[in-house]
Amino acid sequence: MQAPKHGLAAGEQPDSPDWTIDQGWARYTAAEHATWKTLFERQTRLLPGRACDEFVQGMRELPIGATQIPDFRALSEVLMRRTGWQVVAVPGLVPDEVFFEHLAHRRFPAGNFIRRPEQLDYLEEPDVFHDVFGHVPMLMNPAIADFIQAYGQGGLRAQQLGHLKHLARLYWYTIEFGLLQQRGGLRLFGAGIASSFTESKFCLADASPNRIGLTLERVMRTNYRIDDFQETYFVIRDLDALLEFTRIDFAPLYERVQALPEFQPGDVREGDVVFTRGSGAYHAAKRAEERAEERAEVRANERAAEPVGPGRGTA
Ligand code: HBI
Ligand code: FE
Repeated sequence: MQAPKHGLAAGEQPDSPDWTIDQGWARYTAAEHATWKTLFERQTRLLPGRACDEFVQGMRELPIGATQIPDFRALSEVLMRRTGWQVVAVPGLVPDEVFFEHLAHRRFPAGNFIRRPEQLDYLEEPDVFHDVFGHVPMLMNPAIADFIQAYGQGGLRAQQLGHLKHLARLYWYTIEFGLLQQRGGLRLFGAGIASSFTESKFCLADASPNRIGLTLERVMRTNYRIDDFQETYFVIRDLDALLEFTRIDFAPLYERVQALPEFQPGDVREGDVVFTRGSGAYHAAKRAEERAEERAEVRANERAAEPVGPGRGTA
């Protein structure tokens, strides 16, 4: 059975124009808290040595633990004192302009639902584990706090300019899937990888993906995948590098990027600062598998269309 969708993806009509709802913390079932515990424990084991120091530090100082799904009010109290952010509950994906409006006001919209046990490794929608475990620790960091607010402000502007696609790529390759340099190695800080059991390992250790130094123009030109591991991860020097982006006027950059050819997710181009040139093996194998499945389907259709052989007709 297909898992039910939430929020915008479910075609829901919100009660309030800003799409916020009550978290409904008291309504979580024991089974839902148990799903959180499973996810929390296996992910917490993975993160030392993989997540950046700021992530680990943020997690340590927040009321986030294994035993229960965190209460957004308790998270907001700590966050508010540190960086002026709050966590508000939404039913799932919300429209872009609603999302931006919240971020511009230092409110992080977090899905209040938790994935089903059969979706532990992957789901497309942001649930409470992705949003709280993945995003909230980084919101304790002042640079990330300011960058995400600026993204909200810039999102509204990018929409008006018709360049949301370009800005969204920057968010994707940093806040969701970003890596940074730390003590001689690479660490993850993106929420999409911090909250993923499989991709938190893949993004740092696998030989398949590229790892490339991030520049604004390079990421804005690069398509991304939403259905599988990334083919390329972008690396920043440190979190303050993101802060520098908030001081730049993106309008002329959008114009420049618009006029240039796009890059596909796995491309490496001249001028890239390459930390790792990926083998591409993971996605190549995936594509070969898909082609084999297609061929099998074509053969099956051909057989079904063949005329009925001798001996089966009535004489
Ligand atoms: N809604 N709840 C939620 N979470 C997101 O990350 C989100 C969203 N709506 C739109 C959106 N992200 C993105 O498409 C924008 O960042 C462009
Ligand atoms: Fe996210």
